[in-house]
Amino acid sequence: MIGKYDPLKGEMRCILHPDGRLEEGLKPDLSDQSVRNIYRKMVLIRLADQKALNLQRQGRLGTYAPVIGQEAAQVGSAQALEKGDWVFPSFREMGVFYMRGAPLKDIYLYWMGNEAGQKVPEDVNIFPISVPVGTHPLHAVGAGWAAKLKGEKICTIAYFGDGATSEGDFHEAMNFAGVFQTPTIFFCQNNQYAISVPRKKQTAAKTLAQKAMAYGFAGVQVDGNDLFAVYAATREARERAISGLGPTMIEAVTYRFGPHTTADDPSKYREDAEVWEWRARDPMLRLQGYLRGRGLWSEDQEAKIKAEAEAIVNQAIQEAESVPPPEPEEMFKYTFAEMTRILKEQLDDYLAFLREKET
Ligand SMILES: Cc1ncc(C[n+]2csc(CCOP(=O)(O)OP(=O)(O)O)c2C)c(N)n1
Repeated sequence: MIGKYDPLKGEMRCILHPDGRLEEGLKPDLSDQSVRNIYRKMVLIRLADQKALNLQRQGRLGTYAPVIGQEAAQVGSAQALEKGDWVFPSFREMGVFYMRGAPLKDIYLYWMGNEAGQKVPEDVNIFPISVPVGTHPLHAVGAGWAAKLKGEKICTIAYFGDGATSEGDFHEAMNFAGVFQTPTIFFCQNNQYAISVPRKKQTAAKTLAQKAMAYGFAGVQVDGNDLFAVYAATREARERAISGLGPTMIEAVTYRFGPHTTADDPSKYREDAEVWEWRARDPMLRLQGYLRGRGLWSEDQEAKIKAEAEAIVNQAIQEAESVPPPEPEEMFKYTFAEMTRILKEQLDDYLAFLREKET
């Protein structure tokens, strides 16, 4: 399907429409049981996301970048990956971290300001959060190239936003991936804004997916609020990657319902009417509608799923909050395996300051 939808014409892949109708001749490549499990995870992610926001407002968590509205893009793509694949996230991928198996407690711990929260278990192939916008697609390409040279049948995937496509590093990564045919997926969550900059001001290109064409590989635009379309596109991109067909760029067209981060006030740069228009395309409600249509959803089940999620999330928050705060010395030691000279000097200064304070 990837070659079938021309990004230059703005053709967008959709399987499950906002009104719950399936595109004619198409159906999800997922069993009912899988869809139910995925929906359950989406409910948990939305709740965990909302709680992170609440905790920040209560002063119990630092700055946070909400996921709400982008659950299908994150969950659908992560679901299409295999365990050995490597994920290179930006800063908004709480849903992807959870899907990969990162403990929820550690996700909260990180946003509470403790870097230990980024130490994922050994078998969870996800890199640390990249706050610098657009730098990590290069890492994904490098890792993909290494995997290719080693003959490993895995793919690497970089998650980034529409704003990142204006960064030089993004273009270097795309170029390198095209030249060396690395098994890399460039997964762009086009949530329509880079903080206050709307997508229209980001690029004069009709779509972001078409940028792949300039680098000699496939790009496809999918409805990012359609779990099935995101899953199918990522699955296909992965197949292409591991069978030596090189990189793919996926532009998942979605919307950020909430603020850019907890430090942002979106009412300063966008109209409520626009938000409500997108709210009608809520990825969760769409999936819920699908399940209901198949007799796989009820109010009772929903209440049960929510209660289970609530217990899991509350437990994770409690565990994260019971971890003692890190020693300030750790910030000098965290970045490199061996501290650089300048960091050592800064640590010495800090220790001298502590000694002075004690006397
Ligand atoms: C290299 C760099 N420049 C600027 C920033 C400040 N900044 C943080 S997030 C952001 C916007 C990112 O927008 P986008 O890539 O669309 O991702 P989104 O936040 O919408 O998920 C900017 C400019 C940064 N973190 N890194």
